[in-house]
Amino acid sequence: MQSNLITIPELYASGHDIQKTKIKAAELLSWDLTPRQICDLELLMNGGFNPLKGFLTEGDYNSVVENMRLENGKLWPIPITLDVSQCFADLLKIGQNIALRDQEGVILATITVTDRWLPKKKREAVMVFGADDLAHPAVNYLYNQAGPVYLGGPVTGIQQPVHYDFRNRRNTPNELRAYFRKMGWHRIVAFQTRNPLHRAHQELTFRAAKETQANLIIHPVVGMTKPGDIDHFTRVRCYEAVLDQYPSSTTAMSLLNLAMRMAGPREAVWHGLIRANHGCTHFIVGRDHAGPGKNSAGADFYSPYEAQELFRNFQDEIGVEMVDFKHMVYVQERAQYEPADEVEDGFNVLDISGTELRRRLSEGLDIPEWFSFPQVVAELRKSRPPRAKQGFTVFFTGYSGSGKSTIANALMIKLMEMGGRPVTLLDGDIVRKNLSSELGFSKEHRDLNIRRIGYVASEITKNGGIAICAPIAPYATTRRAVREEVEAFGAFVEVHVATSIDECERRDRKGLYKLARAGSIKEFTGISDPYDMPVAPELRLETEHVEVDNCAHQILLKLENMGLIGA
Ligand code: PPS
Repeated sequence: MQSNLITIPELYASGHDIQKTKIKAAELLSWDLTPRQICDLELLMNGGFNPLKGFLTEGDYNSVVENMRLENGKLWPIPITLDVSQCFADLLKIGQNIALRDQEGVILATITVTDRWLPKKKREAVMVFGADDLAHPAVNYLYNQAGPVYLGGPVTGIQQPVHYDFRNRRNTPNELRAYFRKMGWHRIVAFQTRNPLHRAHQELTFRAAKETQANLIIHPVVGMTKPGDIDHFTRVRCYEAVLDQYPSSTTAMSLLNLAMRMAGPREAVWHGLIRANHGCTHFIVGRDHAGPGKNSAGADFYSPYEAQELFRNFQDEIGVEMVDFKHMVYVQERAQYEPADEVEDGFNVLDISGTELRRRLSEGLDIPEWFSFPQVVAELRKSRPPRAKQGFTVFFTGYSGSGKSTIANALMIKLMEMGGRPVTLLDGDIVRKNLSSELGFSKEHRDLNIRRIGYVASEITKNGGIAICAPIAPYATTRRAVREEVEAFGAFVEVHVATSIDECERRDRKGLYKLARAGSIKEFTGISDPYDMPVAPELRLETEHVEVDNCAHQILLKLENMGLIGA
């Protein structure tokens, strides 16, 4: 049998052992996996990350970071690590087994911890992601979400993570291999995507299959993609609509529960290895494959063809052949799609970029039929209504006494007067009374407080409401985390109430500055505690000699300008 069709090793305990492992695991110290770790664990256990046998050991990690290889020399470009908190790591002894649980507490696997170490995160950022820059989503994750300690060791699988959605569309590598065997498919080209498919994608994948004389597997990522991407529920409904456009029995679709890192060239090689494990023989790699967008200086993280070059260099080791992703454009005179570099001069070529598509969706403008399929556009319009109908968050930040609450109140009233969406005010003092009464003002407590506000605001935004938040929120990284959480569902409008500390102290409405100066209130923002000035808020308000009404009006103008409220 062809090697891409035979069964590959999985890490699950075998039938008889599974019950014993499960019973023993219940007594072990356990770690609650993060969403990203759950995705990684699923692909470790089902062989998607073959030849890995567990989370990387320190030696393998160093070797992967430095050389894209495991210590035994096998190609592996992305560190698959189990990051944990310091206090959890302190509870452990090397050699100990721990249970790995999902977020509901279900035990998915055990790991025998052979290694525990403090990674050099800067080195990981530079070597793996190419830059020590928080604008890269995986670098931001590394510093601001991943725990400080890494654990490594072999994993024994007990059960795969439970998915309630699109079950018939999810396949393990061995299930896909069995499917290809059953269908008699020997050459299979995989298409990886984290975006909805439009006509150009359908054309290019169809051509790729024809050119390579292979069957096509649309293999979209439904684990974790780039923050701000269209949710996978919407995307899968779109993919299902596009699937009908291919000749029947030539094309299949399967969902991949991968947590992407957006690591460009290294990620392309990783995607190739994963597809090889899933029985594919060819893989489509495009311009800027798994690109993370712009860095903090506004430039691209990777050059457009870096991913293709790296993939080509390792093609033999990966075990799948690369197929160039052709940039397809619509040739108006011929009413069909063609590769951009094959269109002769003089023809009228049409294209709509991702940014333009988002603009049209958010403004409720026409999306032509030559660009996408009507069912796809209808699905997208359902999940991305025009901006003036979406929820959003206005997030005030500034010193105590800067005027945040007063302006936030005025804004709330004006928005309620306009009507259309429910408005909720999460004022600093109110939140501390109702949600965070046990918290003080240490960095840790302030962060927790702001994250709670962020969580509530993101839920309100998701459900189409307006959240107005008015805490001090002194730390830039925490504000950024809240921004990301909210932006998954709607706009985040940061308003810096830029009243100077001198003016706040002069006003001293609550008499707190006096107490802070006297030392009776500790950790007081601006006096004995830091405040990171917002660098690029959507709006900066000067309040000295400006009426509250005028400040609120400036915000309304900004919201109107952003298309969030009607003119
Ligand atoms: S934070 O940092 O965002 O969690 O702060 P926040 O929840 O907005 O709470 C700020 C209000 O608490 C009062 N207060 C203090 N502020 C700053 N530092 C210290 N140590 C402190 N102790 C009490 C103060 O009244 C703040 O309210 P505002 O509305 O900002 O004046």
